[in-house]
Amino acid sequence: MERTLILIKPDSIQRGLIGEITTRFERKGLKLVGMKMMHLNEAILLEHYAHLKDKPFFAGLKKFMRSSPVIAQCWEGVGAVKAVRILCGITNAREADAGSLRGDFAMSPQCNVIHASDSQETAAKEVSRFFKNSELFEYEKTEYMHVYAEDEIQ
Ligand code: IDP
Ligand code: MG
Repeated sequence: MERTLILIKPDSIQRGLIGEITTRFERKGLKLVGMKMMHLNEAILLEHYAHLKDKPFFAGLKKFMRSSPVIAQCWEGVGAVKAVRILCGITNAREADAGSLRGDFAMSPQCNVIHASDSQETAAKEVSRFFKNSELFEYEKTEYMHVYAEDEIQ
C-alpha cells in the first residue's frame, strides 16, 4: 500500500498544532506507520529542498526549518500521497482552500504548517530520507473494514 511523508514544521510545533494535524490524518482513515521528532541539519535540508536551492527565499526557508525540531510522520493508505496533499492544501497558505490544513491554520507561503510528499516517486525517496526501515511499522488496522471496500485493499 502507498506510503507518504509529512513533516510537522516548526511553526506548528510552536503553535501547538501537533495533535490537530495528526488527528486530521487519523480521522481521514490513514494509518500511521512511523513517527519521530528530529532536528533537521543543513545536509538533509539541502537534499530535501534541492529543487528550491536557487530561489531567493531558500536561506530563509532553511533557517525556518531549523528554528525548532520537526515531527516526521509516515502515513499509509490507498492513494495516500494524493489524499494527504489534498488535506494539506496549496503552498501559499493564505490562498489555500478552507478545510485544508494550510487553509485552516496558516497565512504564509513559508510558514505553512506541514510538508507533504508531492508524488509517489518523491514519497518513496522522502520516506527513506527520514526513516530507517526499522522505524517503519507493519500492523493490522482493525478499522480498515469500515474505511475501504474489500476489493480496494486486496
Ligand atoms: P510544497 O510544500 O507545497 O510542496 P514547494 O514548492 O515544494 O511547496 O516548497 C517547499 C516549501 O518551501 C514550502 O512548503 C514553503 O515552506 C517554502 N516556500 C515555497 N515557496 C515559497 C515562497 O514563495 N516564499 C517563501 N517560502 C516558500
Ligand atoms: Mg514540495
